[in-house]
Amino acid sequence: MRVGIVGLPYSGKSTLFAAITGAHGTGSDRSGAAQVATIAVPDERIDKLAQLIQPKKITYAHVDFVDVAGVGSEMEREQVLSTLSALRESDGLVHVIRFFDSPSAPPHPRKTLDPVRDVKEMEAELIVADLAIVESRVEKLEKQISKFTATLEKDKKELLLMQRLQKALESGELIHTLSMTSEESFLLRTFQFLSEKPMLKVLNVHEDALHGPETAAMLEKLGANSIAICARAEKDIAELDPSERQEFLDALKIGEPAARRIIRSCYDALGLRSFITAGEPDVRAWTIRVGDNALTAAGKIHSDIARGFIRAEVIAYKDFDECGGLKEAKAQGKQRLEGKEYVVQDGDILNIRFKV
Ligand SMILES: Nc1nc2c(ncn2[C@@H]2O[C@H](COP(=O)(O)OP(=O)(O)OP(=O)(O)O)[C@@H](O)[C@H]2O)c(=O)[nH]1
Ligand SMILES: [Mg+2]
Repeated sequence: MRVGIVGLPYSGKSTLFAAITGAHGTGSDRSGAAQVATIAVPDERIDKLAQLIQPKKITYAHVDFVDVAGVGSEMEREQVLSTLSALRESDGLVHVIRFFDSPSAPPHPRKTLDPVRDVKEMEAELIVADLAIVESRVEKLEKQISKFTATLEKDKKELLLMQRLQKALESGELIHTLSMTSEESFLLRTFQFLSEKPMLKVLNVHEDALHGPETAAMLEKLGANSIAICARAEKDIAELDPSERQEFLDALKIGEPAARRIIRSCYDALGLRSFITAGEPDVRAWTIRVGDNALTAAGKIHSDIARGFIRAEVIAYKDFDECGGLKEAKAQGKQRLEGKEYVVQDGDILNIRFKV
């Protein structure tokens, strides 16, 4: 999974990036180049299984985070478009919104703190970037269709879809709010529209405001898929020796470090889930989408396993945990045999029986 970090200048993107990835960034990177870091998704289920099984190898799920320079309406279009283009390959976006004031940081580019305004501005940037692609596609398709008398049905269909997107974007709607058939979503995949990506809104607040009423009220206003963090405190804590971290997290009443919260929230916002394979060679987490069935899960492991799929042996992580082991769970009848159509649940421990 790949997650792009967007936001206005000086909202705290690079600070959050450093907090999540442990990259000791210098803070603001104004060079315009994107920074990318891959992190293993912390997963205590994997830790527990590994402790018990002592496998040769432990593999966590991975997420790439991409940090780019801030964009805003005062900037040249070309610069905005080229900055945002580094995010096109992301599966989702994290939008960092500034809600802290600090004499030691450069001022907010709009002078005042107004997250709702900032969200609108950022969304407008994404919309403009997508509109540029849609417009040129519409133009191209119209030309193509007028040239040939026997027009391809496919092109006509695409033109209709693109015109629908154009209208929606022009009236300020994000693509991900539109309802699409699976055929339409498939058609759009190659365009990598930014406003089609699921978005997590991260309100970056002062450490004293983390649990305050203003923050709660603002999160309410921003609606679903929004969380509050203090990027700078998180970055400072991430730089500490692991043995010292808990004390500081407790002092700030941060239940869980930003990396975990952000990843978990991204998984939710993106509709992602994990299943686990647990054997002596390897204890491993795999990423799937909500609703994926056992056959799709098998295909993640290997195409041969999907092709030769017979049955999936499934133990829910909770049952494993309650019984205190895989053998114990089996002995207590907690292992189920499921077919190809079984919808895999988060934390399912799978063993696929297959024949090739
Ligand atoms: N007090 C406070 N300062 C912060 C926080 N997060 C970031 N800052 C400061 O705000 C300034 C900008 O932070 P960056 O992380 O560089 O912001 P950015 O969004 O990456 O900025 P650009 O890449 O230039 O668009 C730096 O001086 C940070 O130290 C925070 O949570 N609290
Ligand atoms: Mg930055």
